[in-house]
Amino acid sequence: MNAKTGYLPVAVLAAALVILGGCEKVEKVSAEVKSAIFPAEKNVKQAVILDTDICDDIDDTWALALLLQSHEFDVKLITTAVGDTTARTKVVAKILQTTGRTDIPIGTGVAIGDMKTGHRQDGWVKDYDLSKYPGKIYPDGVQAMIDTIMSSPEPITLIAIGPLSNVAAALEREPNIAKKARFVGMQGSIRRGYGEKSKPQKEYNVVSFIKASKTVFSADWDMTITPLDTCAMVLLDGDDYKKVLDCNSPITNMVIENYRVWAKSGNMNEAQAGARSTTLFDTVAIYLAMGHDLLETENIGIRVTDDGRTVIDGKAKKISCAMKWKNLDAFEKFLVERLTKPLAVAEANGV
Ligand SMILES: [Ca+2]
Repeated sequence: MNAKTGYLPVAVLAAALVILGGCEKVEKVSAEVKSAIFPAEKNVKQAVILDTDICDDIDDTWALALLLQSHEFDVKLITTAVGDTTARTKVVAKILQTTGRTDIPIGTGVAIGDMKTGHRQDGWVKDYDLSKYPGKIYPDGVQAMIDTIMSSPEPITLIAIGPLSNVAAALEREPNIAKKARFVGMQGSIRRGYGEKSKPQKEYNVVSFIKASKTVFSADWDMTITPLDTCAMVLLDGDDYKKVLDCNSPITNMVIENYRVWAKSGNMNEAQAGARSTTLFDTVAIYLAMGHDLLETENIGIRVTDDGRTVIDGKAKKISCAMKWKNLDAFEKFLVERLTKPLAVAEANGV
């Protein structure tokens, strides 16, 4: 690692791998849990695009870390969504540079919504010069999303973990992407909402841009979502959280540093970042892109209403919805194991 910049130059990635490794004290998930997660593990990587509103809630940063640490994926593109998307691209760029993954292109999405407030991870990139980023950045992220999907020889999995302004814009510009991609997302609230035992609520990603949500939810593609019914239950605390906190790897340090900056800028009690995570909604969408054995899914007709709710409607397009956990504890153990394992740069760079 470069002592001045904190980044991993490509030339030393192999050496860095040996030095950095993972966290020796971390218990690996049991073989039983692992087989439940990956009953049909394949050697072929799945081509994916991540569309993220990173820098809003902190869970996108955890989800991106899980994505980067998952050997099941060949990440073709990361696009930034909502608000000042260039500012969000800056955070993604520093994350990729810090973790040795500048091979992944970034696309800056549609700047839409609240442009004035900045974002809560600005502090993490205040000294970072985006113009010196060594990887590829597409200024038109929507077009990059379309081109990546349409030129791919294999179907692409589009994972969306934010409001759907970019995805809807891509569908409107090139409707044929629905034939070449499947959609996996963290959206909606079907039988429960944000709190335990709560009723369905207007979920942020859907209600933020209702027209865009309607476009995406009615497009002619295979669609899988984790609504609040399942994703709102994920949180790391106790020993699970401590393993991430104490790991001291480029991935975990990146996550915790961003968490601390985000907490401070939101006037949260910074001490929380020493004890537990926030709700990690978006990590479930990353898992759903690779499997669903830890969850109960239902094929349900879902309609987005004019006021931004996601209601069951037998006449609406059927969507695979993750409605209940079979084993939430196993998922949280899996998340910790992935985050604390050695950096995934070796596979990514063919070392
Ligand atoms: Ca998000």
